[in-house]
Amino acid sequence: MPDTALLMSEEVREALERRSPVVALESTIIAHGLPRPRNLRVAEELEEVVRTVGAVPATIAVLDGRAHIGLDKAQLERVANDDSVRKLGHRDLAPALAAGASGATTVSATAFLAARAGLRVFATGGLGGVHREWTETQDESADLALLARTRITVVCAGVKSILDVPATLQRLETLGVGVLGYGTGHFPGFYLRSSGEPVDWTVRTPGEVAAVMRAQDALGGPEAALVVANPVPEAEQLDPALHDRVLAEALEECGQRGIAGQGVTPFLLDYLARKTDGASLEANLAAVRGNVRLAARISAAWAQA
Ligand code: PSU
Ligand code: MN
Repeated sequence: MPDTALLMSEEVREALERRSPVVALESTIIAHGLPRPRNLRVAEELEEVVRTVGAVPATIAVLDGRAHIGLDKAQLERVANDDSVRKLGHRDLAPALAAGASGATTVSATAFLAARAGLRVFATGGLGGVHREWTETQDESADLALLARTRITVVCAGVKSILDVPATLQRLETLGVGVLGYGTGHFPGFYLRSSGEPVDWTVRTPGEVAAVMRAQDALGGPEAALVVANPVPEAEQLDPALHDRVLAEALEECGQRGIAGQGVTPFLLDYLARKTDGASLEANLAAVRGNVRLAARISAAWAQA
């Protein structure tokens, strides 16, 4: 990618040159996954969490047709508050750059840009995946296919529970994307500590994750990602009964309104936050904070390796 397309902040460039830990952060969660004005405060807080652990945050977004790796305060504010900021998956990057457009990057676009910039560790809330109405809509997030061909470690609280979790796990297996449960034998359920589905591999320390990353590189082969599935702390999870009840309503409403494509995930997240009086938002944020902290610790272990 020519330098004119990819703009790295001074801080991120220096950290990479020193081989210091850097953590990539996505921006769709800020622009389209969280309500204003809380979203900007969260974006700043997440960067602070990375710094507290001793790593450098690199929030990724497209501004005026240029892909930024690391945002300053004013740029972060634009992502959070500017209505013209679109939602960009990997396939949207080229048209957005050509049009001089601005957009927040989803997991697929962020993972791609992070890997291109030489970053190896990335934190988000929950991955996209196979939607529950797949047989009718064929809606499967582009996150999965991109992770099948991008060498990056993604720390997440599993996949969003609005999805068909078993089908998404099956797709990750088919696509050859490794999944590690962090301190758990169960795949996390985003707002919930567990989705009820088992995972095949469990790790307990950042060093163990770094060892798996080294083994991936030693083996070579298809450049698949590594998913580190880190559950939300038990005390901060959403009440499972409330979750199931409100999610059923949300899915029903989404279908009735005929919401499709890129609008589905933001609609469902917002519906849950409103109908649980903000409880799902708090669980989402607790999960993201935990993921960002763990990603910073993994990037530190990786930088030492
Ligand atoms: N995690 C969150 N909130 C979010 C997302 C992840 O806690 O809003 C975003 C990510 O950017 C992910 C996107 O890539 O939701 C998935 O959207 P879709 O289902 O349209 O692919
Ligand atoms: Mn989709």
